[in-house]
Amino acid sequence: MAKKRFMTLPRHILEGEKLHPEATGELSAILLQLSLAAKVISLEVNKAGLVDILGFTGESNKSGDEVKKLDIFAHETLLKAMDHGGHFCVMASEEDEDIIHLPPHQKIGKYVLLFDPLDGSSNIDANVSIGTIFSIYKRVTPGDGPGTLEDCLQPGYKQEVAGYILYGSSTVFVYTAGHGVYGFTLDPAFGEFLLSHDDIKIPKRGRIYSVNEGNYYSWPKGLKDYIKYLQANKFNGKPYQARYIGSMVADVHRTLLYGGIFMYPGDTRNEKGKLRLVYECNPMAFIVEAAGGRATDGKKRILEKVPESLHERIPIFIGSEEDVLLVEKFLADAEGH
Ligand code: AHM
Ligand code: MG
Repeated sequence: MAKKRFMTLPRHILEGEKLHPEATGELSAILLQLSLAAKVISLEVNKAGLVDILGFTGESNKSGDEVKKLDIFAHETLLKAMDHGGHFCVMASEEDEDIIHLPPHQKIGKYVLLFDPLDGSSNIDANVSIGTIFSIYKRVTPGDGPGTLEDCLQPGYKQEVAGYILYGSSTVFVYTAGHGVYGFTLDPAFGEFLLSHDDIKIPKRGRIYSVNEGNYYSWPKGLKDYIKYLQANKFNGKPYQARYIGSMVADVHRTLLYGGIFMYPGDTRNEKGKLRLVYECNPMAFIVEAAGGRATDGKKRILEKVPESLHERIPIFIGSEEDVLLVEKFLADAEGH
């Protein structure tokens, strides 16, 4: 067996940059800063189970500092790591209602950073995987002053880079600049991300469906028909398997590696589902498409939607191309198209 190259995330980013002579190195610097924030958050996530021993969240610890809730800690860590490089004109986080301006004394750059600092955080207490999701865009407003909401509400296909960090049985950093999806696993011994998933390609079809089936009776008819079809039939001799972690980063990561489909549909209670277009759906759609998969709201490509507001929600069907096409067909048939 050929020996795997000892490829660290910094080396991978720098070698990638050399392939693009026009690159200024800014995106590389941004990714390196993000990977540093990821290590800090990862360490803190791993300590989550010790909170009862070391201090409750919301209370003061022995040195008088307030013990922060992990999602707030992750949000603040990302801001601290990212707000001083001179690369961004504006940022926005799922943890904040509004856009976030750079501190007044910082240089304003040409990029926009959007992130969900700790997705799936309701799972923390049960030791279930959670993740950080990020998107980078170029500003669209002219000039070199502070960015605006308009810079943050761009359609997803305009992303320059998207990625996520999954804090699971190990910590994995996955990113794409649109061509090729790469995954790096954190070696906790020396604190470096090493290439573990080179050029990830999602299978054309999988055999796993992932959806919160507790909402079944609120679903549109086409989705009920689709799930019953997967359960009632055999595909290469076996029915589909159900897997639902309830953490989008973990569910999409598995889908990327094994194939199949992850869904958060709209239903009679929440017409637009639960997941957010800007912070969750766009970056995941960009990554899955770069790996050869498909991501739609059941009809239209996620990446072509123009966001109307920062926290807008959208139904999502994402994963292997053939699986997503099939659910779209069931949805359309049930609507009589
Ligand atoms: P959050 O942003 O409040 O953490 O919620 C998002 C999470 C996703 O990670 C996951 O896919 C979804 O909520 C699960 O929702 P549900 O519990 O309704 O199945
Ligand atoms: Mg979230």
